[in-house]
Amino acid sequence: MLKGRLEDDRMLSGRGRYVSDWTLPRQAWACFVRSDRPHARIVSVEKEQALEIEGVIAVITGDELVKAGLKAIPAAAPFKWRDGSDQRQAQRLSLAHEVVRHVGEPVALVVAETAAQAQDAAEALVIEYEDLPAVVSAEQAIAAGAPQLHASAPGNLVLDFVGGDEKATNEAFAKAAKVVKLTAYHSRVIGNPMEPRAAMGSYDPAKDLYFLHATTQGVGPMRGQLAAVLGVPPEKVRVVAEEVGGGFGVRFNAYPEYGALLYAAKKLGRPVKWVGTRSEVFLGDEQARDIVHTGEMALDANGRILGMRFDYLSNMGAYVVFTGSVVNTLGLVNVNCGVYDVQAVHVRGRLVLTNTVPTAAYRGAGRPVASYSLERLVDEAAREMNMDPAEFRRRNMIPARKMPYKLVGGFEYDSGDFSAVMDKALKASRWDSFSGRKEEAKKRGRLRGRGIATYIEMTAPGGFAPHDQVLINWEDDGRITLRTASHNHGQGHETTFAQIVSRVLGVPVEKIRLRTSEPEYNLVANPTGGSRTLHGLGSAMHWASQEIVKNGLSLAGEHLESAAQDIEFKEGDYRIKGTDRHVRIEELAKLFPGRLDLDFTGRPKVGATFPNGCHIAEVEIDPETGECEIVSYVACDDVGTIINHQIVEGQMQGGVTQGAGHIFLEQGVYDSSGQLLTGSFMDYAMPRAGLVGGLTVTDHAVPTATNPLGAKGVGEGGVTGSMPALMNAVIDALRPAGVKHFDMPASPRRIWQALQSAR
Ligand code: MCN
Repeated sequence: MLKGRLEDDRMLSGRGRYVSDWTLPRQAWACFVRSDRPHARIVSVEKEQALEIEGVIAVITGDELVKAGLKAIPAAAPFKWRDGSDQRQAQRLSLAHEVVRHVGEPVALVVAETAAQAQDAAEALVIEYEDLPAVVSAEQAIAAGAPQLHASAPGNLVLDFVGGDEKATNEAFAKAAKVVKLTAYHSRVIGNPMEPRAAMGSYDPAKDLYFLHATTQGVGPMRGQLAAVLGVPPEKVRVVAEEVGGGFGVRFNAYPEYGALLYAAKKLGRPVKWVGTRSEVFLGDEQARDIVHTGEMALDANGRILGMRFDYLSNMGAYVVFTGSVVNTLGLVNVNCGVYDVQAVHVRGRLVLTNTVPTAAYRGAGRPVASYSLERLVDEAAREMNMDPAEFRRRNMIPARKMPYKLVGGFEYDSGDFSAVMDKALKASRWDSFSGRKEEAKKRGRLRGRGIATYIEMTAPGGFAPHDQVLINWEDDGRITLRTASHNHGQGHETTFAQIVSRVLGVPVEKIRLRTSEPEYNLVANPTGGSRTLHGLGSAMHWASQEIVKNGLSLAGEHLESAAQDIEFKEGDYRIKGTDRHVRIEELAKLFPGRLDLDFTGRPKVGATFPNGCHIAEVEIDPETGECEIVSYVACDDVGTIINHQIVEGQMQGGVTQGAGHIFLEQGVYDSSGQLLTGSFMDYAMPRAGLVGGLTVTDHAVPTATNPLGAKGVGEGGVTGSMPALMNAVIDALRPAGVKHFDMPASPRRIWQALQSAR
């Protein structure tokens, strides 16, 4: 039986190869000079002093890159304006040109023989700016007279889109017995993968190929984005990533530094390496969320939801980046009715520019925002209707018999049994005996609250590559090497993909290894993201293995001197039916070298999946200090067929803890001038493993037929379910003390202040 994960030994014994571990012959070192202004015109850059420092090789500015023809980083938008016109541009260049728009924006690249020399020279660079007025909140940015960031986006608005059915929704509200409304703020988070961002650009003049080693989540899309920046065909770019120390959504897009490093490498004829600092993560990595939403729900007299409206105002930061567009449109509307049977839903979203770091995907990519908006509103509605929140949810849920269920606006849930999932969660959380625990806590002077949330997500089918390419090769020692270009940032792919192949080929898991960072193979791949890798790439692995088994039938026939149709395959063994004459698949691979290898590209893409769940949290607040403890947490999820229970449980734990971090601790804060106040771990609190007490992870699998594994994604569900469940619990605890509205983060200071104001 498999214990732990195949990759753990390597990772835990320091043998992982992170981006900063890579070295190339003759590599030079880079340091980026970043803007210390939120909004300013670049008047001049004086390089002389910097160039005089020992070891300095070059100082490159945005002017030079524009003259050399480098283009903006692409940021396609999936949605149109409500009048049908295209999203407006707010282009991000590899180094700022003429204007800087946020603190931390790269302005110049200094290259030197050592990292220390590059840093000394960066500090010696003299940049003269002319300050411009800045704006940091989305509400202020769309107000009349606000400072303007890009001439291409008047009023700082890049997109004003709608989704759903406006007419049906208006009709539903017109006949409502009750309307419930809630406005809430989703605070800004700053993703902090373990390895700070690092990259190394190099160029091979003989082959005219650019190489980038980078902390990225997906070599496929990165390659296309960099090719667009450099103005070359994608075949001319190779991206390499092995261990990256986490991705969490913020390592998806091509960052400005990458184009600049590749340009420098070609110009200087040397690899150029940059290893960022934690401060640069805070100032330079994409941030996320920072959204104000208003939700409204129309109810009939029996607590049935007739219709819902959602209005989102998203702070996109200074530039629109690719995933920023996607998460603030599709991510917010894809599953607009949640698990509820409502056919009148209308969503409006506005994407607004401000002088802050650009916002983009962060674990959940819009879905945690959508589920938080919906589930906070559902709780308010249950309260207004004087109903048990679980009963209110049950009354409105899509019943399993209605599957497949078509949503207003297009998508279709293929499978799910939402009330069964909730029942299991209710039982595990001891829902019915909560009042006793609340009373007991009261005797100890504590406020106990309980929060429930259901969620459903759409995990990406994978739209970046036409297919997931898989190479399967048999090695001389009987082992199998799987090659793909979708890589692992901690999700455990080495283990689960080996399991999928092992199940079909009957070869032990330990004999199968996964390779994902060999640019010479130049494979077609989707990124690791959208919780799609198992059902997307995993399905390709499954199909490829089946094809190998099929190819082996005639070889086994040849070897056993029998017709292929008389041979059966079971658990790694080809056998002439009804006889004891057989040959193992490993042996066959040796007998016919190369004939059981496969370059698999053939199958169509799999469909999206709709993982869903019900999460229930109990918290206790100390009213004297405002401290809030998560005392129990139950997650019951339907992620379809599970390949590896331990990994799925780990993904859930990680996701729930990440959601709890956002609800209780994390908040990216800018002052009104545009300076980031939370620029280090001294002022930005990250969650730790012990934050979520009493965590129980359980599942209720309803396999999907949209892929051959029956699996649904799991990578983001923990965040999507936990945020509303935890905040509903906090508010449930605070309400008896008179607090009616509360926004994240639920830090001790903010809770204490809310209690004081309510007194
Ligand atoms: N799995 C399974 N059975 C299922 C579903 C998944 O055994 N029914 C396993 C998979 O084989 C895989 C893992 O669970 O090992 C996650 O699979 P999946 O849901 O397909 O998600 P991805 O592999 O596509 O990972 C992306 C997802 C996202 S979008 C973010 S963000 C995130 C996450 O994964 N970032 C992570 N989890 C992370 N975990 C770590 N450690 N680090 C990150 O950066």
